[in-house]
Amino acid sequence: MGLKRSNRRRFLKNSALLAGGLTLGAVKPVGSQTSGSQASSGQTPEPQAYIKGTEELIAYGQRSRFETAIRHSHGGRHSPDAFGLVMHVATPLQESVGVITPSSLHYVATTRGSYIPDIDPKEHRLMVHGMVDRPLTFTMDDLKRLPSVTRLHFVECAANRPSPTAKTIQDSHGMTSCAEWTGVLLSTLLKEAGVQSGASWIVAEGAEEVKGASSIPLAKAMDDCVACYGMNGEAVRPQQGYPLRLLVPGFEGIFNVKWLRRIKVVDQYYMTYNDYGHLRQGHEDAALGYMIGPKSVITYPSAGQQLAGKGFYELKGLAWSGGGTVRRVEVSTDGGRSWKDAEIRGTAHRMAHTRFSLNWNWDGTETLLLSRCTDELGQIQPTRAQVAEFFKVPLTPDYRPPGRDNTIQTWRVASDGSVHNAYA
Ligand SMILES: Nc1nc2c(c(=O)[nH]1)N[C@H]1C(S)=C(S)[C@@H](COP(=O)(O)O)O[C@H]1N2
Ligand SMILES: [Mo]
Repeated sequence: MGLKRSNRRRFLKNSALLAGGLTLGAVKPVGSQTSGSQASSGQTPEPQAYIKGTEELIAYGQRSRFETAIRHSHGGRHSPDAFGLVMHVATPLQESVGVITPSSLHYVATTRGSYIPDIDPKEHRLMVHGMVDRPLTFTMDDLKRLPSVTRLHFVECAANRPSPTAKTIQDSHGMTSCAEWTGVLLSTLLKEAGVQSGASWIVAEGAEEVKGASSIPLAKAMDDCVACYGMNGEAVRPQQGYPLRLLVPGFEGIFNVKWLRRIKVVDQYYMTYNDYGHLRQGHEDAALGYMIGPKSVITYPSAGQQLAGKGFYELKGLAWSGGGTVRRVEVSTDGGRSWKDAEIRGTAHRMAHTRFSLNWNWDGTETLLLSRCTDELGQIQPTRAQVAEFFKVPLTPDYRPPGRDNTIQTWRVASDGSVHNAYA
């Protein structure tokens, strides 16, 4: 008993040290319940109003009106554009908790000018044809009869990268999101159709006017691609490809064909509308492949946020890689001079956002915060300087790494506690 108590005392002492003069929760002694206002006594006041149980609220839940994080258009491009078409809409990662992006906040990219198709799932078909023994068409009901998988995966657009003009993490990194996806492995469908020898690629096609097609290596298609009808416990949202979207885990976003209606098995890479101006296969891009490199970003504190003053903060961030599981995340709170291992929160899943954190006592002086991800292949997230050195080009302020830029993001914490994008 005595031992227990002294352990507890030591724990309390240690947590006070950790807090380093924590200014949070400095509570005045609570007076009598009836005297004075409850708020000034440190207690939660009685609610002033109650949310009425309207039909709407009961039928499909909404978040609290005090939660205001929303998506916004990305990269200075108005979304939807003047015709109501092309959309690049970014997730508010600064408000993210855990690893799942709520479906209503999942980023959206429709790249080639189409409205969101309004598809009746009863009419929808997935055709699997080309170099197969048995061409097949599946209704949504057919697909739901087949063995399913449920997996956490991120999707990330090639446009997602540190940028000198980004005011917030939503601007720089909001074109990635992570959801729980449910569907049928593409390998199940391809085996059912019987892939013929000599086949080496598939072309996956969407249902909208411009077809949003992509060529995908057959090896990847047979490995871990999923034809998904479920997202975060319900049907895939229209903006994400309702009623069926392809997930190509860890590959650049454009491969994840939405409104999936056709898989053609072929014996070579086919150019598609998506190649126009996008998948430049110069040697520099090709060197980086289709795979998203190891990546991480500190979500709190991040640019646009304000620290209350010196003292304890849990730094929080997200890490992910197309190369599998996040194995390690390091954080620097001194501009990259020294690095500490962050803690991985929960379980790291393959090709999924992974939450990390680090306890930090801010001494109130200006500093730079960085994070660096290592994946299960041993790939390490580089700095811009390292990428420039690799390609033997000078590191100028406007140097943009080619391909899917996975360089380290730096945030600057000013002495007044304001946090800024320090593109370096
Ligand atoms: N059919 C179709 N699929 C598509 C697109 C598209 O315009 N049409 N956009 C692609 C791009 S560029 C990206 S980054 C991802 C975005 O997926 P999301 O909108 O679900 O976030 O979908 C890809 N799949
Ligand atoms: Mo994209």
